[in-house]
Amino acid sequence: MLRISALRLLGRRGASRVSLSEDFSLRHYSSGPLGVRGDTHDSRAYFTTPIFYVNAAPHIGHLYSALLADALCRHHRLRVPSDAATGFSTGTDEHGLKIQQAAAAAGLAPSELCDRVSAQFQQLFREADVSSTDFIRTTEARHRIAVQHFWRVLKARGLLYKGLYEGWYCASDECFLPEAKVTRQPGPSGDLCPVSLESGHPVSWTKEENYIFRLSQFREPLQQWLRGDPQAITPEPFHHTVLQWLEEELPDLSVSRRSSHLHWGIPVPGDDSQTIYVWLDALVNYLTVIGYPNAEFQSWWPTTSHIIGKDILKFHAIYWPALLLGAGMSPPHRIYVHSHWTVCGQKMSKSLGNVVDPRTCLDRYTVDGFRYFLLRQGVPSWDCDYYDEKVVKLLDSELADALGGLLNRCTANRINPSGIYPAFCTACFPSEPGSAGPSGRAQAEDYALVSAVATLPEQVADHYDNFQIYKALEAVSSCVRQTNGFVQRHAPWKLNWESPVDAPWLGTVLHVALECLRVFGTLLQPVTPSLADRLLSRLGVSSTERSLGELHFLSRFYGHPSPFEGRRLGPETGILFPRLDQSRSWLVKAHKT
Ligand code: ME8
Repeated sequence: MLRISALRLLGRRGASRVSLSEDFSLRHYSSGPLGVRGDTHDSRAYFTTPIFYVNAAPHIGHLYSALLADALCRHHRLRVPSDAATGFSTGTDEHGLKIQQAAAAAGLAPSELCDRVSAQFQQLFREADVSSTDFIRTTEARHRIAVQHFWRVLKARGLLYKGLYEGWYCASDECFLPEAKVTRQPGPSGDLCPVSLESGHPVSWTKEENYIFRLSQFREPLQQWLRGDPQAITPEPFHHTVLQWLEEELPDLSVSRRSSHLHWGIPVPGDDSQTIYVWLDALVNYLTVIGYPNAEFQSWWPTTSHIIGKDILKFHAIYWPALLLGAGMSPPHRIYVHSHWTVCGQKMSKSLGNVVDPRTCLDRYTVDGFRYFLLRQGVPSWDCDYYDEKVVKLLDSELADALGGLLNRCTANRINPSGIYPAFCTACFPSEPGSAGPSGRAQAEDYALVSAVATLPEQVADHYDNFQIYKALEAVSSCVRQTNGFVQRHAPWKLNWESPVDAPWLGTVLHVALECLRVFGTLLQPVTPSLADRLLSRLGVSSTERSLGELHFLSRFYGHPSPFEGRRLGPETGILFPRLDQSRSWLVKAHKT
């Protein structure tokens, strides 16, 4: 049920209703996913994370959003390697009552708090290898220009009017709430205090004259947009939820506050007595980063995709598209929504003292290890639980044992003493299973492996398109297991390079396994960039051979020359991913307590 705005609105009404057939047309909108093989058609993509409040230090939930966006963006770069084809922004949301109050409570000027916490986010994202091309702070001048311009456009189009807003406001969530979404809970003094039913945060009664946005006019255009593009909000259950919300009437939305009450924000153009509502301010960041209001922004809009948590779905799937339509623009390309991380079964919160510090995790599990864990275990459709043992178990089994073990088995000096990518023998492993002559050694399972790895890039791309990065990683991991099975089955350590019968087959087994590893390394780049780099470097794969367009898996099997056959492997760089369970004293402590 969606009742999000004023309980009572008084003011000038009567602008004509909006329909998509007018200038709010979605004609610029294109929904087709990108082809896997680096096609340039529809090739530009811009990814954004939410901009994070600076009232508290970053936690693993914030990092998770940034990593999802980073992986999508890096995967897009693998498809379309040109730097000009991909953009990616993240940043901090620095205005509003919540920040004003947090600064006052900390005895700091709001700008000091913003500088301090924004720097923490920037440092975390740098350390976690988040490859954003822009970091926006809403206190920057470029953003004020964009927000005020956007405001003037809405005003000029008759979509803002002055009215009296009276109702509940939750400063923690920076949102208006109808009575039905408010409950009473005992406060610190034992008295019953009004709180938000959803978040449990305190709410206060507000009555003031504000500028109001004619949100109510956009219910049908929003429905048309969502019905016309079933993937606009992904995964599907969130799309469905928004359409359900839109079954209810959509009240107009208060979009400013009295400056005497909220001074920490962007003033309404031409009316300094009012400050622009922080959500309108924050949402416009997605335009600021692509150059709005300069015309250049049009080359990125609406090819922009937002990655957000489920807690801010209403703002992104209702307010934001309505504001955009109101300003004569299309809704965003995609809104990718993810659920939340809980900790040992509980919601993560400062008051429960269970907030997981992402920097400790990056230290403990390495940057690649922790990125892999969050993206492999995080399932956007439902909440996921965090605990340390789970991380260790996953990383030890999938990165240290399965992937690291496989690389070691195929490159170790005792098995591959010449240190080269050995030749593939087509007589040992003919492309037609039935056509094998006397030297044929490949078995049915080997053909199954080749076919699984050959289709893996396409499968992975589909999973990325559907915002199921965890499934992409599951598919890679399953192929790694299959490749280990292949090596185990043919036990190359029992074959002899000196034997004219064994040698071609031994070379073929190693060649196939190295080709599989090359595919895994390429596909893992968006998730574990530095581990993938080490893996590919060890295989002798140059930096220009790491895109999806350059993959050409097992070309000799498919009747083409292989650029890798006979190539020298890269230098030995040690263990790919060290096991965690024996090496970490903190884990022993955690087990004992
Ligand atoms: O809402 N698990 O900022 P915010 C996973 N400034 N992700 C989580 C999470 C959890 N437990 N907790 C938070 C705001 N997140 C606004 C956004 S955008 C124009 C303005 C992530 O600091 C998730 O992406 O409260 C969520 O949507 C976001 O942090 C909220 O961050």
